[in-house]
Amino acid sequence: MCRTEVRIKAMSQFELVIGNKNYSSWSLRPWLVLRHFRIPFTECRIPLYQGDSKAALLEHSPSGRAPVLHDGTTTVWDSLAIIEYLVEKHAEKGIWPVDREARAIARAVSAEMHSGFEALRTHLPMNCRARGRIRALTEEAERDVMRVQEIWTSCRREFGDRGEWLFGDFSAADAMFAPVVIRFSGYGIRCDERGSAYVDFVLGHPALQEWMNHAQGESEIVEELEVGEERE
Ligand SMILES: N[C@@H](CCC(=O)N[C@@H](CS)C(=O)NCC(=O)O)C(=O)O
Repeated sequence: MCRTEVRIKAMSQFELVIGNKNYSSWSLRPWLVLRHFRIPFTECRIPLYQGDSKAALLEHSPSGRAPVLHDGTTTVWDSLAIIEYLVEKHAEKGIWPVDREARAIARAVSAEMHSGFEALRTHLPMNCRARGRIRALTEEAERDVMRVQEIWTSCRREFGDRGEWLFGDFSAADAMFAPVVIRFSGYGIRCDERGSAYVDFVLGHPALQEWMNHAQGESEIVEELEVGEERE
């Protein structure tokens, strides 16, 4: 069951099941791909970490987690699998970079994000409403932060000539790192010049702003995910 259903276009083929926009970083990734590439979809929001959340999610996917994509009788769960499914269904959109080498690196950094950065993800939970908070980093989180910046800098330097995104044009890799941008901004994580420019650019993206605005309007508060001190 969806708590909130938003029909982005009347004739949508896809239904994307997402968690709270404020907290669900994995949901944001395929959502951003769909919105950026203007692929019509219906959105089904299930607030997470409440008494009946798990049961509601299990109605959609055996993983019991968000996000989940429904396409007719096909159900795809897991953010990266959903993005790959969209890549196949919409080959004309160029969701991965067109150049083979750029595409390989985009896939590598996206897989690295998807399977790693545990310290960063747990220590700095995505919280779109958190603005101007301070969070001292653990050694492991600091290492993750440095590695993210290394990825951003090298992708921008090697492949970013055509535009402001990691591989010039927007690609799935930018969607995979968008929740990290929100974390860096919310918890005041300092970046080098290239990194800061990338953060500002991503935050200004209309689709990301749309997600952030919806998150502001959500009423659920998950105490365990509210971390960091308010800056004076
Ligand atoms: N590897 C999965 C992770 C999905 C995931 O952990 N989703 C979180 C929300 S961001 C979730 O559903 N949490 C609720 C729960 O575990 O009960 C993906 O990439 O989609």
